[in-house]
Amino acid sequence: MERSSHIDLRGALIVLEGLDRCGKTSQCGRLHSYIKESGRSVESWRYPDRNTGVGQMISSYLTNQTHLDDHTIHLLFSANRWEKRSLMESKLRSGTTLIVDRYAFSGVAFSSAKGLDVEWCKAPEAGLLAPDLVIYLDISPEKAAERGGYGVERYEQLEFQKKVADSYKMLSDSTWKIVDATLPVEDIEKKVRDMAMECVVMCEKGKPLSKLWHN
Ligand code: FDM
Ligand code: MG
Repeated sequence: MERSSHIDLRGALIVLEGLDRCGKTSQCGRLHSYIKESGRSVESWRYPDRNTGVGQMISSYLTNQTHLDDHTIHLLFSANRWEKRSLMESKLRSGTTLIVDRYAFSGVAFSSAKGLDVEWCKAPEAGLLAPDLVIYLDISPEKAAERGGYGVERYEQLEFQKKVADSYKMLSDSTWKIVDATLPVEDIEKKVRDMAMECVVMCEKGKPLSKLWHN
């Protein structure tokens, strides 16, 4: 199906968030296929984007190859979003919907879980593009840990994930859609799909792009 006549319509910025092992990445993939099959232009993005210079520093930190001060790594995660901000805007304005696996909310949730001040954590994120939709895949840290266990990366530990879960709760607002991540995958897929398509249509109808945490 071709929708080339819709090329001037903007794409939607859809973000999936959640604890490690909540099923985010596989739901992003399923949603990508669905939107693509509807004839729309769609791309899957993820943060951290480990392919850039900044991303390589982040990756080396996450795999415990380097140590960095908590503030420093926070700012690198943020810089990793800023370095892709203008590309993100041009993709959206040219009609491509972006499905993004983690965004600024991960930035704030993970860093504030270490004890950094929430407002300090939010500051460098202000002015990034605001998502049109945030879907939070909700799972308890204990259930997530049962799912085949965590990998070896920094942060993939139950005690820390409990703190991250609390931080996420503090960040969620009325624009977030919460989906029970313990439902069967197909049920989650259907819910995510319906929420996403409603959002995509609103963006096609001219919902303006806005900025995150911007006064
Ligand atoms: N993470 C991710 C952060 O701490 N801050 C951020 O801004 C982002 C985007 O990096 F533990 C953490 C969350 C996770 C780790 O992410 C790597 P993936 O999705 O597991 O690769
Ligand atoms: Mg992970």
